[in-house]
Amino acid sequence: MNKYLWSFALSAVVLAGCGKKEEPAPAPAAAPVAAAPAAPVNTEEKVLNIYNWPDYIPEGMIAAFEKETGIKVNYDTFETNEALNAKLVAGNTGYDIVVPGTVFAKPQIEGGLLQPLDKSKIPNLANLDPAIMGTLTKADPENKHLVPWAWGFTTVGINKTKVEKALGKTPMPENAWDLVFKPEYTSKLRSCGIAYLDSPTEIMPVALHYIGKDAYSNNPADYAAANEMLAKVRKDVRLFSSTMIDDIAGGKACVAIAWSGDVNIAAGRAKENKSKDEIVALLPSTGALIFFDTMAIAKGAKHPNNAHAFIDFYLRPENAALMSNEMSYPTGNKAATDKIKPEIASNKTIFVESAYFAKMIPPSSFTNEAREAMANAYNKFKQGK
Ligand code: SPD
Repeated sequence: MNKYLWSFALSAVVLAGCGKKEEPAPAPAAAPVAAAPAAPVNTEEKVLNIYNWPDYIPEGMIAAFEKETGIKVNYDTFETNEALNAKLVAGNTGYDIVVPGTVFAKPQIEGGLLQPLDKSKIPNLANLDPAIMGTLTKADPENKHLVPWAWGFTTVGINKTKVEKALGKTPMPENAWDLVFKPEYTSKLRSCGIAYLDSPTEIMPVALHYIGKDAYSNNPADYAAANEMLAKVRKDVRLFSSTMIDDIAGGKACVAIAWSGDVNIAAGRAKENKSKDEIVALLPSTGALIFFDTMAIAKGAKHPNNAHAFIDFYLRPENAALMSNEMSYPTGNKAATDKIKPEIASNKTIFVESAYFAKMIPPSSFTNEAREAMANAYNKFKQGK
């Protein structure tokens, strides 16, 4: 029933009640009247501690929340899922809201490191896209702990101008992953700078995907195979970066394994700096790796009510839309769709077309054994052993 029919039906019930003639009820004998239940009062100190990725929140959002609620937000950042995970495992993080990727959130939920949400305090959950919430059930089976912050994909970002110059007569490869994994290309691009994200769980899955293995393999032997491929290009990699936006926009790297939104942010910064170079996030022909980053409340959080208030604030359509409009990442908030600027909505490296989406590799998670094999393989590669 649409909202007009609902309101029509409700009015009919009320009107019918009004028309009924009844004898006035006798006044009740003086009896104790139970007080109407008072709205729950938030007695928490007015503080909220958030731990999120860098360059991942629209400017002014924290200030707007503080102004509206009087809650003071302490906002810290981490650069890798591994760093956040180490804090959560150690315990007593002091953080209320954390933003893990689903690959890590699954074991964090299983290990009791994240607490279930009180959905009655988050009415704006209704704004979320059921399709995205369905996807999150892989990590959070009943959607009890995680709320989407943003999603995107790990891909190849390039300074097209510099890459074309460094490649000379060699044409761009059909599969963009060749630019960072194939010696024929990396040997030419090393002069303008190749950068990799600095984390085993960012690099090893894309390396596995490139050599035709399951990106989320739990077979330690696959990591040895990925290492064999990576060893051939190690000498050409200039940077293991935690500051990818600056490194691409500032010219330290002309090609990078990076996150889609960050490459788009770098493109915007380069333009602001009046650079003539064109920076683009590529869509590799074999697919890129999707990620979902999620808000969750850490076990032992001291300010859970404030955390719920912030989650609900973020889920307002106008706030979620800012995340796409300003940070170039989709949010999973369906009610925000009509608030996305046309130039963002039509950018196919932010909102990919369904044909490409179908090619992308969805996130999964790893066993502890695979995580160890992956970390060993990555460290060996990084150290050039
Ligand atoms: N600017 C920071 C964007 C954070 C992206 N998180 C990506 C996690 C991928 N596994």
